[in-house]
Amino acid sequence: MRYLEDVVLKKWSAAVLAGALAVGALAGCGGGDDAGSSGGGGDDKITMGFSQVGAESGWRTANTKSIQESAAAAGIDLKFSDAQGKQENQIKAIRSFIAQRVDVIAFSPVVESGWDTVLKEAKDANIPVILTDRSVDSQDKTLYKTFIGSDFVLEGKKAGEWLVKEYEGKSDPVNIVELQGTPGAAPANDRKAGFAEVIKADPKFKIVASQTGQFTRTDGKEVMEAFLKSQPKIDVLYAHNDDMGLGAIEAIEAAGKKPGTDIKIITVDAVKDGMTALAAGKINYIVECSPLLGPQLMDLAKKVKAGETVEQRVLTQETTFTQEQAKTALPDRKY
Ligand code: GYE
Repeated sequence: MRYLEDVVLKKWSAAVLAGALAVGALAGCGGGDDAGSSGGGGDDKITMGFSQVGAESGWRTANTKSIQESAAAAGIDLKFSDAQGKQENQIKAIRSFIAQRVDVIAFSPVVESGWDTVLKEAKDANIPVILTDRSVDSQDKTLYKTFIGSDFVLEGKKAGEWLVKEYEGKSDPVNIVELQGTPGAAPANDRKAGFAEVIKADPKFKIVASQTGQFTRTDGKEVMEAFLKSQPKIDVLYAHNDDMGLGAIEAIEAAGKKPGTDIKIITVDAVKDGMTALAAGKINYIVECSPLLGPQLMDLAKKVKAGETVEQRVLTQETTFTQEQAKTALPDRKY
């Protein structure tokens, strides 16, 4: 870091340095050494600008840690910027990374739409972009090098398949309430679509209420409270992530009902708190979504920087957990 300051002062124009400071100011939670790190072009060390969604969930916290730790381990200079859930902050951060001429830009788009202009700016500046965790809906696939992350539609399908099996041979109506992720976010859109596709095969499954809980515990709790008041009979809760499910559990218990028994609960992520609730019988099934994308992201960054071709799509390996499987997996769960 220290020797880099020398390089920086020689190499950077005042304008570029101002850009770096802007990102430093934007960064809500500090990750890499923002201002004063090396810019791209020249030395061997790769500089990566990373714009994170925010800190809305246990998943996100684990994802941030994975990215920061693997950047350090790979010797990559990380400029980390927290967008605090706002697309406009991500666009500002990306523009600032372009101004600093980082080697690679990586980001996890808060929503799917509205990225074409800024991605074109990165492309025109010859800075490769790697989409991490969430994708964009841009038609022009040349605007980014690769997308590493989960198949969220498949996750939704896995949740639906468990439900279909659970109620196999029964004909009574099954009333489902759904807590959706952030509106417009790929995991919210896709987890909803995948689940709906599987359960529509049997008309006994009815989604009686579906609303966003913003991927947070607080909103999950609040919205579940409202569902409990407005819905006379709830059999199942499908929450697009563990945190919303955990918030909802509080609401269910406060209403004098037993989560996991009176209301069956399916969530996505499998972070430690979710797995603890699953092992304790308060959640019935969790579809895993791995946040540990850091090591693969750093490998991809090195390849992209070296001019090697990379796959357009890199899929994350994931599983599912029943209550019994959670008990076995819990002691080794790191996040
Ligand atoms: O499931 C949720 C987080 O984009 C896969 O975002 C990620 C999702 C994750 O807030 O907990």
